[in-house]
Amino acid sequence: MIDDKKVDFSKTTFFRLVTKIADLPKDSKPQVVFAGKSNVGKSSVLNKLCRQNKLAKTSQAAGKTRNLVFFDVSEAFYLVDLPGYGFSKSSKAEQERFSKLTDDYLHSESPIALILHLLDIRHMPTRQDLEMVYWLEATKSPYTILLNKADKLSRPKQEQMQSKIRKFLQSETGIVFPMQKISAETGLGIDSLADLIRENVAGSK
Ligand SMILES: Nc1nc2c(ncn2[C@@H]2O[C@H](COP(=O)(O)OP(=O)(O)OP(=O)(O)O)[C@@H](O)[C@H]2O)c(=O)[nH]1
Ligand SMILES: [Mg+2]
Repeated sequence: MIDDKKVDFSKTTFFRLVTKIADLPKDSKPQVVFAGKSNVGKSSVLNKLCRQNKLAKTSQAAGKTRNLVFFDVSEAFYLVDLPGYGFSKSSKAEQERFSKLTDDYLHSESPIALILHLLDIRHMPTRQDLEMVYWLEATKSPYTILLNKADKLSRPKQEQMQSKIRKFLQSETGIVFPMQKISAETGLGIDSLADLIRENVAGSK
């Protein structure tokens, strides 16, 4: 059992780059996955959460994270930074390799405690986002949508977009998903994200 009060995100270290399924950790520590379109801010949110700017590599150009990157939090569980989908500049073969790796990972026996699916709060979900929603939901792991880059909108606009996105996903899927606004830039919602992760990793063992 993980004592969630003792989990210190600032004690996160790089653990392993996984380029093939055989490299996945074989231990039973819970895994918390960051998924989402390229450039939505997965690596930036992970860094903000861990209060370390350079832990996960980020970039203004889409397609920075190319493999599954595992980080170890207080030797209690893993954070997993996934490559983004929808990145058109990489070759077709490369795109297929990333998505096969992600697909195989999410269907592996890995103890996934929580999937965090990032969307950009400024935009309605794309067709690809929606496919990912269906697909991630089908894994039956606990699943939350994070609306990132909230700092780019005024408070009223944030509320408006959150409501529009919630209604759109509900009308498409029939499901009301848990959803939180966050910003890797200002830290909005990052403390409650840390609590959500603590609860899920504590509950998963
Ligand atoms: N204003 C603002 N910019 C952000 C936020 N989160 C990320 N960014 C910026 O968005 C860009 C992409 O961020 P990354 O964290 O590299 O995105 P990613 O989802 O990991 O991208 P891939 O690795 O390509 O899949 C960078 O220029 C970040 O500084 C945010 O909350 N607000
Ligand atoms: Mg990244």
